[in-house]
Amino acid sequence: MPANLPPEYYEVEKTLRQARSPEEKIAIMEKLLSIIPRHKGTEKLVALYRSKIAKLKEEIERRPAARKGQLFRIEKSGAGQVIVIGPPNSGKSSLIRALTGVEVEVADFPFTTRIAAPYMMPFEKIKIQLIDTPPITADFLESWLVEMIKMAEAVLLVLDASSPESSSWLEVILNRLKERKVELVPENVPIPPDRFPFLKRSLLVLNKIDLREASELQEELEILFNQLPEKIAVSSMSGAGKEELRRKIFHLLQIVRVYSKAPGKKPDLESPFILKKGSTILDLARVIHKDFAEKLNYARVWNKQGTISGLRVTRDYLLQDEDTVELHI
Ligand SMILES: Nc1nc2c(ncn2[C@@H]2O[C@H](COP(=O)(O)OP(=O)(O)O)[C@@H](O)[C@H]2O)c(=O)[nH]1
Ligand SMILES: [Mg+2]
Repeated sequence: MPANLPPEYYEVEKTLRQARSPEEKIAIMEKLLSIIPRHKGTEKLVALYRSKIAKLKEEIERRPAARKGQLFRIEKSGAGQVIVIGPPNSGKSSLIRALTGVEVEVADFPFTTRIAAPYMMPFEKIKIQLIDTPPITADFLESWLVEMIKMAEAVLLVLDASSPESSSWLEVILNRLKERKVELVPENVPIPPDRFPFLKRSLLVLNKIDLREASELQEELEILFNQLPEKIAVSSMSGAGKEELRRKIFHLLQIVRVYSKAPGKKPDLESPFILKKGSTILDLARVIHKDFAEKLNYARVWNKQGTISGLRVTRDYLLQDEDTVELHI
């Protein structure tokens, strides 16, 4: 076992022992690959997981067609992957179209969206991946969709605010997910690494507020459920609430954007580095180049508010969203 693996690695690695389905194992191994720092000492471990994942994928391929599922995973892209789920016709596809500007198949009848499909949502200088999915119903939640929810960084659960059935839909969906050990939690809940596939930071999106009937759902949910994820009312038709939703999706990902700057030069404000909230100067150095991390001497930091300007800091300095950093080796 190579040295220098972060504690998170061992936490996640433990969950591998309980994983049964090849899909679940793949999800955990991909998580491990995202944690393992890349250097000479970890090359073998990385190769080992890659070959295991390849074998599991072959195993899935060899299954009878009916069990294979249409599309089990979607390659992550951008600053984070957010999966959009909900009952039939709540406006999942319309919402994604409103947020991304990309044509998405929308129709008046249920089950228009049969497979999952990725779209990119621009947010300021970054892009966030949104995944459109088929509806979840009382007797219809495919395994591959559960696996995909487990893989995503966050969940948007879209409900039709104008429909009197929406609160029972919510109950159905939360129960179906719970049966598969998945729980939707609010944005600020800390998620231990070993619970990562099962606890999902979520937002409840109450869509179609342009319709006259859409007024009581918010209060109804408050009475019927306790401890729901945060709710936001929007209309994918009129665009109401769209900008607020975009910002909330960004916050849901719990990431920070960090601009890098060479000494004596202007910062690169066009393409920030994306790091998990809680990351330090050293984490940033690792992402930029492994040599940087080893040779790093100190850094200078400027913050967005202008209250910190060129402050000299050490490698364990906690990065804030939209900090600008100059690394010195
Ligand atoms: N009035 C109104 N209708 C909407 C809104 N969003 C979606 N719809 C309609 O609801 C129906 C279902 O939308 P769709 O996006 O296909 O739902 P999905 O099955 O959840 O993907 C379509 O007829 C949409 O035009 C909205 O914000 N307001
Ligand atoms: Mg759809």
